[in-house]
Amino acid sequence: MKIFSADYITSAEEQKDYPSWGLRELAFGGRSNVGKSSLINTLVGRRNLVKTSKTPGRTRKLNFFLINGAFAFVDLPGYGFARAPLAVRERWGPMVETYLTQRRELAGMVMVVDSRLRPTDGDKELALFLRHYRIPLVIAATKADKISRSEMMARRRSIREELDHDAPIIPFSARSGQGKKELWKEIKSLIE
Ligand SMILES: Nc1nc2c(ncn2[C@@H]2O[C@H](COP(=O)(O)OP(=O)(O)OP(=O)(O)O)[C@@H](O)[C@H]2O)c(=O)[nH]1
Ligand SMILES: [Mg+2]
Repeated sequence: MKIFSADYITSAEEQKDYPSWGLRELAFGGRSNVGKSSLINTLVGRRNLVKTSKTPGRTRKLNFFLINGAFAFVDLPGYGFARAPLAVRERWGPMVETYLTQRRELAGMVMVVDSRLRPTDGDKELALFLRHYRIPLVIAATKADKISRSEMMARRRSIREELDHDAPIIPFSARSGQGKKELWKEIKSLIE
């Protein structure tokens, strides 16, 4: 995919603040600190389009990015960050659920999981939720640079089993760029 432009548009917590552009949107979700923002930066080939950090839980709103003036990426705040203030954790569920169930522009989701770890309860809940609402899904198993190919094969099987979802699972690394092409192919089929 050739990227001509990628711009941060706005952050929103409530529906009234979502952009009203009628463009197809792809949401990126996953647990806190898993590598969602890094994955988006790698996809669009911009080092700092989305802020990344070593401190988990920094993304607290829905962040909207316009890509090629044609479609949008929405970086969702991560879940499962126990040290986030209670008020923040309590707002997360309704904010993300409202977006996923009400947003007509939503074309699908890229769920980002850590290829080294077993899916968390939060990951399982999200997969179940997406299946229930029939939201098209692609799973990106990120930080693939940290494990061997054979480990990745085993991890993929366990992700499939534990999330109990038949979505494609793409090994990915923001560090090496592995999986970028494959993920774009899946994304294109969702937004076109
Ligand atoms: N080795 C390796 N590290 C990665 C990769 N992707 C992300 N990281 C690191 O993981 C940390 C978190 O990355 P982010 O992209 O900020 O994660 P996030 O999911 O957006 O985090 P929150 O917005 O806080 O929920 C950073 O220190 C990144 O450098 C990857 O593919 N490989
Ligand atoms: Mg982030």
